Amino acid sequence: MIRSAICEMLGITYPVFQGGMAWIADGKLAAAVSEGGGLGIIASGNAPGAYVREQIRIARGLTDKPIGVNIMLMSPYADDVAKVVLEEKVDVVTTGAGNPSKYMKDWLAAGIRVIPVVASVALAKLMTRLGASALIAEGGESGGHVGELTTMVLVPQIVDTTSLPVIAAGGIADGRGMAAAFMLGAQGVQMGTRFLSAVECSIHPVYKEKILKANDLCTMVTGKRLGHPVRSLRTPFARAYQKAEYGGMPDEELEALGTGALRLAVQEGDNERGCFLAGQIAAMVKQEQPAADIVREVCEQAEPILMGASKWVK
Ligand code: TUI
Repeated sequence: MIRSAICEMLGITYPVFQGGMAWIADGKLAAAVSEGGGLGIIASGNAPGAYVREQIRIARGLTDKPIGVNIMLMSPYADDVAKVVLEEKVDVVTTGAGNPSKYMKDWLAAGIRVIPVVASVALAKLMTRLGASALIAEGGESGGHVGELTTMVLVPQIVDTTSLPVIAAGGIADGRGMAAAFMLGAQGVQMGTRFLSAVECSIHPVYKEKILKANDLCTMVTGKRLGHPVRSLRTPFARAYQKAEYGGMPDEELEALGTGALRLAVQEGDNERGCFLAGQIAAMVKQEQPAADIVREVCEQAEPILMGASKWVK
C-alpha cells in the first residue's frame, strides 16, 4: 500500500489527485474519485460561481469523503468562485494558470487546505511562504494550459525548494509514472488525461474515443503567441489554429477562434471546431474503467516497482 504525508493530511487512502479539467471535472467525476480513495477535484474553468456551487453539492450528495475545487485563475469568474469555496467550506482548493496570493489569507482563515499548481521555483517559494499545504508541480507534458518545464525537470527542483509535500503532474498515467514521480521526491501524483476514460467522466463519446485511439505523437501545443500555451489533440481545429497563429492573424481574431472550443469538444464532440485537451500520455489510456479502479490500479502497479528499486543498487 502506498501512503504518504498527503494521505494523512487530507484524509485520503491513495495519494492520487484527479486533475481539475475545465468543462470535464464535474461533481460526479470528483465524487467517484474521492469514493475510490483519491482526491476528486471539481474544475471551475471559466464557469461562474453558481455552477461550481451546484457541482460541490452534487459531489457532497454522492460522497462524504474530502473533495477539492480547482480555480482557474485566468477565468473572469475567479473572484466569484473564490468566494463560493469559502461559503461551501470545501476541503481543498487547488489553483491553476496563475498566482493565487490575493485569496490565500481568506481561504486559510476558513480552514481550507490550499494546494496551488506551480510551474516555477519562484511561485513554489512564494506559495510555501504564504501557507500552502502542498504544491502541485505540473510539467508541460500535461493537457491544457502548460508551463515551460517538463515534469522530470520541474518536480525535483520544486522538491528542493519547499518543505511541503509535492504532488507531481503531467505525463503520469500508470504505476511506472507514479513510481518515477516518487523517485523524484514527490509524495503524490495528479492525473488528468487518464481520468478522461473513467466511466463516470461525462465527456462526449467522440472525445473518449479519440483518447482511446490516440498515439504517441497525437498532441500539440497551440496558443504560445497569445501567452496561453495549451496542449490538445492534433485535430483539424488545432492545425487550423496553429496555421492562423503563425500566419499573422490579428490577436483579437485568434482569441475569437479559440472561444467556445473547449465546450464544443466536451459537449458536442465537434471534430472540426472543438479543442480536445489531452496530455502526452493519451496513447497510454487504453480502456474505459470506473474511476475507483484507475486510482487503485495505478497505486498497485507502482508498489512492486518501488519495492524492486533496490535491484539497481549493487
Ligand atoms: O491550469 C492548468 N491547466 C488548464 S487551465 C485550462 S482553461 C484555459 N482555457 C483557455 C486558455 C487557457 C486555459 C485548461 N487547462 N494547469 C495548471 C497550470 N498552472 N499549468 C501551468 C500553470 C501555471 C503557470 C504559471 C501556474 C502558475 C503560473 O504562474 C503565474 C505567476 O504569476 O507566477
